[in-house]
Amino acid sequence: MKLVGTESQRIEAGEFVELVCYGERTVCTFKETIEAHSREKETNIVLALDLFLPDREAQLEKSMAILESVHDNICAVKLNRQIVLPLGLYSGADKIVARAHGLNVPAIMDAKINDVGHTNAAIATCYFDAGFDAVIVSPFVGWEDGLQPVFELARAKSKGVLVLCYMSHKGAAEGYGQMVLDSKTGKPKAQYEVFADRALTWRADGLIVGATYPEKISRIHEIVKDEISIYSPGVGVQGGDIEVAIKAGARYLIIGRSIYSAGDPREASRMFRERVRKLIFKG
Ligand code: 6CN
Repeated sequence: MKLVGTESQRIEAGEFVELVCYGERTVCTFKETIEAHSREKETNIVLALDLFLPDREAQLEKSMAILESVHDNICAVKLNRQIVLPLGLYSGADKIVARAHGLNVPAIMDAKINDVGHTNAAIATCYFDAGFDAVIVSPFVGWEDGLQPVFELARAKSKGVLVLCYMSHKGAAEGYGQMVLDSKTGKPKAQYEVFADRALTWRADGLIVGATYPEKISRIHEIVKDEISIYSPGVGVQGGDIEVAIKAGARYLIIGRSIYSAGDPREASRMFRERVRKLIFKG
């Protein structure tokens, strides 16, 4: 398939819906793939499947059951190390990824990769080999011999890289919010603004910005526009508001406990989806 036009022209033309197919992965970046899933299903919810139970078998079973019950209402699932550590990458987490793909749901590994280049590349290789479609990385390690190998690997395998830009917790201000001297201009700038600039240069598939800081979402959206999608965790239990985050520029919402800890996760995910549908897809 030959692709023409800029990405935004192609989105407007509705071209991506025809691209949704794992068999055609070579023509889709992760940004395009999740965008297509999101538009087709009219949801922007990424389920954070962070269930943590003392019994590992129960953890796997319940995680699978939740994924199956909510899959209609989500455009991706995100796993983090609290599920990969007890279940094992190739003996449990990979089963969840395979099940997600069976349900046509892309899977993101929230590894917050944060080391020197060669170990970053090895870690990313493991997650991609286990089937994950994208990894989350920390920008503090920088590009050269830091994240560059991860981006190169991801490009070679048609996988995605999402970069933390301003986290949702209180301590985020200490790192992401500090003032630094911009190495390009020598002038003071907020660290998260520098990261947003860098993400454009790196051609990241997404930036993660806490829904608890809508003003940061707005500023980052001003910098990256629609070139990079903003993923916002922190709605519900952490205090962020869905409508406010979306109006500020969040494209995707990462939601965990408010769905998987609800009495009826399917119904909780359906209600979230109804709210975002009105804001993003029917507005
Ligand atoms: O909706 P909950 O608060 O239960 O979960 C939020 C999810 C968790 O998986 C957490 O690891 O989003 C993740 N997260 C991320 C970045 C951040 O700044 N804050 C978060 O809560 C990510 N990725």
